[in-house]
Amino acid sequence: MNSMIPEQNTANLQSLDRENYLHPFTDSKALHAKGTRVVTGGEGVYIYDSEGNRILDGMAGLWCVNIGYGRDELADVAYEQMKQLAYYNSFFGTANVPAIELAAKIKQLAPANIGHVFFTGSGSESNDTNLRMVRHYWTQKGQPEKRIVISRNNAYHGSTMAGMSLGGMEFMHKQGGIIDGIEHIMQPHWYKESTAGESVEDFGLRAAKALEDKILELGAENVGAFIGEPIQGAGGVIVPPANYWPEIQRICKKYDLLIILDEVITGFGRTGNWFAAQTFDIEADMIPFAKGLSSGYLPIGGVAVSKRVADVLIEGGEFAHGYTYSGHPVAAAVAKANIDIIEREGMVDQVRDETGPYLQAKLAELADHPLVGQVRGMAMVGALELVQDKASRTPFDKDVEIAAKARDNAIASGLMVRAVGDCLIMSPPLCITKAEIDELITLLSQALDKAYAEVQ
Ligand code: PXG
Repeated sequence: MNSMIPEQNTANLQSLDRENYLHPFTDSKALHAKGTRVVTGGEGVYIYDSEGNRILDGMAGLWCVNIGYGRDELADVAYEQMKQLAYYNSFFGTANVPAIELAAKIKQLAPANIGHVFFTGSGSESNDTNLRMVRHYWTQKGQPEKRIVISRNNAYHGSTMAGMSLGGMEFMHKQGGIIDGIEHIMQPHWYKESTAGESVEDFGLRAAKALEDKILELGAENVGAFIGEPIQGAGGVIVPPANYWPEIQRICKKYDLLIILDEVITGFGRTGNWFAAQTFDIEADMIPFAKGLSSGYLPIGGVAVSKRVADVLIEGGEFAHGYTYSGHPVAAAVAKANIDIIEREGMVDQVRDETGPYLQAKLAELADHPLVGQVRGMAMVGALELVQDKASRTPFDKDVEIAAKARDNAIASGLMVRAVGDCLIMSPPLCITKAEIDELITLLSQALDKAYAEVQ
């Protein structure tokens, strides 16, 4: 493993970066002042930077490197497929072997109501596809006015115009406005949004009822679908109350709404099943996925489409939608090999039965820390909500940037986690061992201690 590339001087790379490279989701001016961390290698659950630091990647890249870094097998598959057929389109009556095999494999792993798979290049593209599909579906059904999609505040569904609009991130909406026909309701975030003394169960029903209220306000004849992440990821790992999804499903059935279950983060094992639809027993009409499908080794995403919707699409003539890289043979071959590794190594079972519960138990111990107001998570995702006063759930002053402080401490000591508002969030590779989880928790706990000392 080449953990350091000595001839590539960090300062030179940072200077080139500063002069030429606009980064996604980045305050460029602040980054230019600080300099980019240049990541040069990865092995297992660790990444390496150009300064030779070894960092335990508690975020699996960006919620995606499920099988961990440095798997030669995927490189070999990509090499062979590129030599065999690097690219061909799937538009005009053609297909390629890896895409056909991958679609069949995904359908086999997906919930029983899934009929077909549509390929995209990313999670954002998958949600653009969903919006097009919802509207095409209802038009085919003779109800074109059923075009509104209801989402939740603080949802993340991507960064293209449709993804951003379907998402509920206000700071993103403010930078350009959202496209028409998308409405937002409250998020099922008990810790932040419950009223004094409101039980988790009562809150779960209230948060779901917001959907029914919105449908009635808009008229069910105008609403085509509801979209939600099973567990909100980028919003801060928000696990909804147990009664939330059953109630959402009841309401969607009652008013004939399609359910789009955004599994871009949760798909391919993260919640201890192949899909969170199985974990939460949700029957969805469209399941967008990306990230874990290829463990991030190559960009590929897609939408698993229910039989009910696929039948209409198949009967409805041409669906005038698709991407040059839909079903890209190299990406599809790598994704299939990634799934083979997850299966062969029993990673989903391991996450469900061993390492997932272990991570959650270890995180739960941090609830005693003076900074930790709430511990949230499931299987291989987790979050710590940091507060100034635990009893009253009073947050720190925004300027304190408590989670950013803790995150910076963590990174400096060799652990990569993300800060979202006042939360520290994590989503380690699914291959992480118990010993590596111990290391993660130790570094996390030290980072919290240090942040606590800083604000005393
Ligand atoms: N849906 C969900 C649920 C996601 O988490 C997307 C769609 C979009 O996927 P692409 O592949 O287009 O990025 C995502 C992506 C964060 C962060 O701040 C999370 C994502 C992307 C960027 C930042 O944690 N998730």
